Amino acid sequence: MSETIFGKIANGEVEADLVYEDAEVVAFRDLNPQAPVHILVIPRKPIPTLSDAEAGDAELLGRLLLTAAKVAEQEGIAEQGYRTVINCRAGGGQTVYHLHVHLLGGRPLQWPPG
Ligand code: DGP
Repeated sequence: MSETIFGKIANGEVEADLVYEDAEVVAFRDLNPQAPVHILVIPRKPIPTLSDAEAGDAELLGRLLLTAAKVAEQEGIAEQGYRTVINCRAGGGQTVYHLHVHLLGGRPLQWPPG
């Protein structure tokens, strides 16, 4: 499987504005933000899409969401509220094939999204 730009961010080959990292997970600001706060939370493990995650990834998937919640606190948007999104494959709008959770906030968010 070829490495994506997010794999390169996770291993430090490509620079990003990191807001959190640990042994399993990295979070960094989106290059093309859709809200005042727009952060991507990724596993270091290169899982291409949510549909490629397996039963053994259950804890890692939980860590992605808990990290998004922690970063929302860190960014000061937890109290007002925020949105997490996982785009899956072309029909879901996914463009980078390394699983990522979008964390969006800092403005009122419409529902349903486009
Ligand atoms: P998605 O469409 O769900 O695959 O979202 C991919 C997001 O990744 C998109 O909002 C733009 C962002 N992005 C793409 N390339 C880079 C990059 O090199 N650095 C950063 N920080 N974000 C990127």
